[in-house]
Amino acid sequence: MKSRKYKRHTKSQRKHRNLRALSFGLIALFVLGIAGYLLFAALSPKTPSPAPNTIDISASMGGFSQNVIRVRAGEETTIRLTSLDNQYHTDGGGQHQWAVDELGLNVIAPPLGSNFATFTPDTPGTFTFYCDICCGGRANPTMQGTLVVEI
Ligand SMILES: [Cu+2]
Repeated sequence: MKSRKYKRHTKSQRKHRNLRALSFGLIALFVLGIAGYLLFAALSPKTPSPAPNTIDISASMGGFSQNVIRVRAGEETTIRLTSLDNQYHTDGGGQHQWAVDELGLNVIAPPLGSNFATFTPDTPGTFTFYCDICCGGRANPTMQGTLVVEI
């Protein structure tokens, strides 16, 4: 009688242990899945192109990656700005801007991140784009460039 009770106890204990192993396995699988997903997301290119006609520009304390950008009038264009600076920059906190006053464009990229604006320029012309967040702002010659809208 005593041994039977003991036996039943171990059986339930074993069941408990199996359940615990199973839930541990599920949690481990879940965590691995998330880790895998994050790794994949980190290694795959940042944000897929928001539009087919995308121009990529990066900005750092050294300036813009391109000083002249050419677009076509009447053609939908996306400007994607990426900041190469992290949030520990005292000047601007790693943010950079790409603004064109005449066209009402103002893209602000977060530290080590991207942001974009899609627009269709309708009139040809030459405009100044600039960043007014860091390094003396738009007065700094390295923090500006020319947007050429061609026919
Ligand atoms: Cu800047």
